[in-house]
Amino acid sequence: MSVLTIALSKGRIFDETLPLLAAADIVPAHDAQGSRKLILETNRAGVRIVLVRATDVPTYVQYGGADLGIAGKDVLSEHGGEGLYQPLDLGIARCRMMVAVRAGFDYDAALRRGARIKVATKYLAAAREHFAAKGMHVDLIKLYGSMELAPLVGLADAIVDLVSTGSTLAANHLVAVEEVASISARLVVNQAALKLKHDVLQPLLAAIERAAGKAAPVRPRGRGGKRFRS
Ligand code: PRT
Ligand code: MG
Repeated sequence: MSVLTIALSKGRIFDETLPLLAAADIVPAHDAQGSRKLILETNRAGVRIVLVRATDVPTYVQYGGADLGIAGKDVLSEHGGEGLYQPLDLGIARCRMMVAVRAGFDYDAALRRGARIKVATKYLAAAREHFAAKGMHVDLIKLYGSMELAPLVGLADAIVDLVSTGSTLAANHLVAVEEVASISARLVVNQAALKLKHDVLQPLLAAIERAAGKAAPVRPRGRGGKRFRS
């Protein structure tokens, strides 16, 4: 029997994915959050979960280290989507990717002047595309976290980061000025696995889709699957 491997990251995606997996009759055999194990067996002999960094999920799935995985659209758009089939928007781990500036920085005036602003972000691809579409000249500075600090110490004029409640921005005297993208977690499948493990994958994807539909009835649904632009 072939084994099906699902890549997940600990944290918010894991928590919101568990009910979807349970609906597909997949339950981890032990508590993931408290454990240091990287491979979790499940109630199903042929199904296991591997725990990886959120940003590594698409890479595991692309190269077949996992057959499928769940990752935020933020992570997928930086990865590019090569080798991935993306059949489902799960509507979970929702947030917005925003441009934010220090309170008091006049972003609109900078735009009108055509000023060249410095933007710090972990999301280079999304930011590049966003500012190019607006015809803005920006210098992008790559950071790996704590983007909120950059405008406070003069490293950048603006940041592109994820916002959900807004309390992180507020705590650092930053304000969101523009939406870059609306973010939710997507299920991605290795393109070869989709063909070779179709018999096991199909019922699993169908059950997850049904459960996700119940969890998020208002989300927009595309027909069929689509590949990411690379
Ligand atoms: O933590 P680690 O470095 O391992 O990786 P990660 O931060 O990518 O993982 P994790 O678990 O924190 O996030 C996984 C996914 O959750 C992301 O890829 C997003 O798709 C999604 N998600 C949803 C979020 C948020 N909401 C979110 N608010 N990811 C991060 N945040 C951060 C944001 O970057 C900012 O620092 O939370 C802070 C803002 O939150 P508010 O509520 O203060 O606005
Ligand atoms: Mg995090």
